Amino acid sequence: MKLYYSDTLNPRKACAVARHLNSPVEFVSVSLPKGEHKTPEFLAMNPNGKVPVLTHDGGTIWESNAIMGFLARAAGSDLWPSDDKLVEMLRWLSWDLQHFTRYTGTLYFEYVIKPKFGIGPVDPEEVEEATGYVRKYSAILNDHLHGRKYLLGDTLTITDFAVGITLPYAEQAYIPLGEFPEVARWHDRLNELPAWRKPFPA
Ligand SMILES: N[C@@H](CCC(=O)N[C@@H](CS)C(=O)NCC(=O)O)C(=O)O
Repeated sequence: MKLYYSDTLNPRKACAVARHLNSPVEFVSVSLPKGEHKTPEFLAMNPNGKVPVLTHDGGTIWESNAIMGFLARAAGSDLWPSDDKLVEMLRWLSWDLQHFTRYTGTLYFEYVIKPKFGIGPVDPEEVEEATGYVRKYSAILNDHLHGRKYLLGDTLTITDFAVGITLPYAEQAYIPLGEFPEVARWHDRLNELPAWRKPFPA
């Protein structure tokens, strides 16, 4: 299997899970500034022109959540939850894309990606709007995490890797993690995983 990635948010999910599971993948670095994700060869794998992409014997998968799920199932790992938790996983993954990481991701884009790729100054209006929503949705996440080790209960799943993915950048992206102690505690727990802290190949 080959995992095409760059050192950015969505590939981070797939790389962290691959590393955590010790999946038999070859990591292939894709340079976004050089436009390597827009070549005809890359677009043939992912017509969206985005990373991550996983190729395997049976085909090609794009979308980071799907790649995490594929790797977890291929490994027979608990990271893919038991059947009775699948709806709960779907709920949090949907919520995350539309609400939580949608807005923490805006802060990540403004404060991390813009300076990293030299694509303009921080937009204060975007930041103000996103920060309001981040507080709103972080409060919901904080309540849910009361009395729970991980998002779906006692077992770490790909749901944690998805919903938590902006938090390693909390300080740099001005995500107000300190205001939400249960979220911070949960993230401390994720930080105990070497693959969470260091998902990308050297
Ligand atoms: N929903 C996709 C998003 C992928 C995505 O936006 N990847 C970014 C890097 S984090 C990318 O490839 N950006 C390059 C571009 O859009 O030109 C996923 O979760 O895999």
